[in-house]
Amino acid sequence: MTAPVLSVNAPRLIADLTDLGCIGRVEAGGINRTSFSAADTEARGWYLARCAEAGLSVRQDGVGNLIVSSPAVAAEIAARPAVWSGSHLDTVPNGGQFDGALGALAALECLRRIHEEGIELQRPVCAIMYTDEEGSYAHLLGSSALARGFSRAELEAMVGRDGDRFVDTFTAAGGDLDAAAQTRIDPGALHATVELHIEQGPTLEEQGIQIGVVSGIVGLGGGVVTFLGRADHAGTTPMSQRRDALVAAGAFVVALPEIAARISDRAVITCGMVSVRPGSANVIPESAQVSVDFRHPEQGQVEALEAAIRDTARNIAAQYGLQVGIDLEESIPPAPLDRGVQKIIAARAAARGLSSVSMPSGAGHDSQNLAPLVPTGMIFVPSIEGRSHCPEENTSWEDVENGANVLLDTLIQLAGG
Ligand code: HGY
Ligand code: MN
Ligand code: MN
Repeated sequence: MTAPVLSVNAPRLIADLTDLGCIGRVEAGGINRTSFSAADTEARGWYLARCAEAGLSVRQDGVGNLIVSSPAVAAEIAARPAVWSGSHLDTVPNGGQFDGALGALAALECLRRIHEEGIELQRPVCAIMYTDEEGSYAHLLGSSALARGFSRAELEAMVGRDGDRFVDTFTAAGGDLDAAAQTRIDPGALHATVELHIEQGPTLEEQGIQIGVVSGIVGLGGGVVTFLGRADHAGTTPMSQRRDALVAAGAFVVALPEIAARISDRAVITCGMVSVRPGSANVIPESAQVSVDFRHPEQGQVEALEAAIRDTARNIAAQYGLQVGIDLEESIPPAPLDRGVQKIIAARAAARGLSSVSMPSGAGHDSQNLAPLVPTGMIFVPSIEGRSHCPEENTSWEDVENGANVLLDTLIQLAGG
């Protein structure tokens, strides 16, 4: 087994993660860097400054994904399939410091080390930063655009978590809708992709293992269900004569865990957002909109979850004498990851004396959009107490360094070094 030829500059990577962790930090203790927010824009500017400082070239595609490479190889990328690595800088509302940030900045650090040492590789290595991974507008937006593309009509229909239209936000940020609709990756331009990420669950910590070699990524579905009733006076309308949209939405939300349990013990369903109109304590709710996020490692079961959610919403609406609108996004299929890349990751971990285990991902990642097109792998490092998507999200600096070094070794091997 070949010994590692290079290591990351851990103090520099830790300083980067710490600096980025200050952008969007809120009083509640977490980080609000939802995509296209002022904090997300600041983070992108900060990232671009790090690329410039390192003398790297950056290309921005039509949806704002950033593709970073050494200037020496930038011109050759079209001719030589590249090895990509990266993740995202955006966060969920009041999220943590490591989700996405680790993979984006570790990839940049690996590229910096390869560039500054002048390591000659058969294939270019690129660091990637994907737009809107956390789905302020669409889950895994940047990689979905690359992998399957969005029509203009789909982009025009996208409404954000805060009720704003994607087109308005995107064009205000300088985006060009036609370019966004034309964004696609040429799979022939890629040799492989690898993403480093925190586990976001408890397995590695509980088992005392340093590196997770991801075997596959869960399938994702989601969208919104809107119950439509009638606004009336809260004091004068008898209980028997109400058409209360929120009461029906409440019954629907209570039914979600039952649906998951009925389908499979590996199914999960979450409602994380509720919006009630007109929104007054003394008005019976006319409309109640709830989000749904459902996941399963098998596509057939993702489809079964979607069908059960639709049936339940319709049945509850009928039971309460209401109308219902069901608006679900196209699901993102589960993605088995490349066995060859998994083997390389496990071997590179072993070469550094690190323990590793094969494990699935219950979180969604941009890698699952790339996986059907190009050999793709993911590396996990432990999350302290398994916490994620919350301010308490944390990973030790030792695990950050280990994961980044395994990523570097894996990239060098994939790039033919
Ligand atoms: O929601 C997810 O699984 C991911 O963090 N975007
Ligand atoms: Mn996340
Ligand atoms: Mn993530």
